[in-house]
Amino acid sequence: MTVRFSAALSCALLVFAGAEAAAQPMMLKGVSAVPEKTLYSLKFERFVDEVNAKGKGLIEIRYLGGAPKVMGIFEIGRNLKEGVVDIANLTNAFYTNVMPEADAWKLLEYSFAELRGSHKKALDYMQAIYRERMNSILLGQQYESHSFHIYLNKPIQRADLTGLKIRVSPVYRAMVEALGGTAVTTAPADAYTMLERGTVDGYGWPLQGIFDFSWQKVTKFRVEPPIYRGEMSILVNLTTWNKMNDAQRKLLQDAALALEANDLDDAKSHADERKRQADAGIQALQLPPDEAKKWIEVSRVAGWAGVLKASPQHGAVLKDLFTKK
Ligand code: 173
Repeated sequence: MTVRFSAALSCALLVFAGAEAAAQPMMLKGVSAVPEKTLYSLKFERFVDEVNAKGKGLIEIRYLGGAPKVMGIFEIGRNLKEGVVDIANLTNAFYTNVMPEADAWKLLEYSFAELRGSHKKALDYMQAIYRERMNSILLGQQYESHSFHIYLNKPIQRADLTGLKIRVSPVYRAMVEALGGTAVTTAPADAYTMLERGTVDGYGWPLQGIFDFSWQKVTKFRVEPPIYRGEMSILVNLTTWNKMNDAQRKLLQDAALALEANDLDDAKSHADERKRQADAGIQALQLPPDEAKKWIEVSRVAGWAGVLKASPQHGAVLKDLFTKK
């Protein structure tokens, strides 16, 4: 009798505990580096929807939106570190102020799939830096087939930016300066007015995404070839991560891995984007072969010099881990 009673009671308690858990999922505050519904937020927004649909009662990402509406783009890294936000869709350029080594992502010569598999030591090394500098972990990375361009309003024929002022994020600073240009670092939101007023002669941005900011209206040329490697990473505050249970962590990790697995579907979108820009009047400025080679080589050499200067010890290890022999 007693046994049966206590079994019934504990059963009721379990149901009650379950109901309580269902009523109070763990709440994560999420932000994106770029405005809501623009290209580089889309995959993260899909991820948020998936986590929230599958995570009912377990976890909920409250998506606050993107920079600059919710916070300045260069503040997201620090806010993530301090736990003001729990999860962020962010690219390296915008948090080098907290983690200078993140700049090395643009120089990675391996695929992210390789970093998940045979070349895991490179990801492990970066994860240790995320913990140390950002109190964060890198949950997943996307858009790695997206590379960068310099867009100009004055034509060039050679790998030379002498006399030109270029609006940059930290991604392009070293290469612009190495090619003789003047680099002005600003948030993306400031670029339109600077271009319209002619305070800058150009800017750096990935191949895709310029229509999100209407920059096609103030852009004449896109320099070819592309340089570097793009990425958007989903980063999670480590203190928050450590508070989660296994089921919560698994849900987030699985959703991020699924996102990575579907990341390389956009080769056609690059061709479509070149056509869209041409239709909008942006002329592709193809550098001649020797100059194109120099453009890429200077970017690479200046890029690594920048990483090494900002972080000599980690930089040297990263250069070794990120470069194919
Ligand atoms: O500043 C940038 O151009 C940049 O680093 C970036 C990377 C990915 C998406 C959008 C911008």
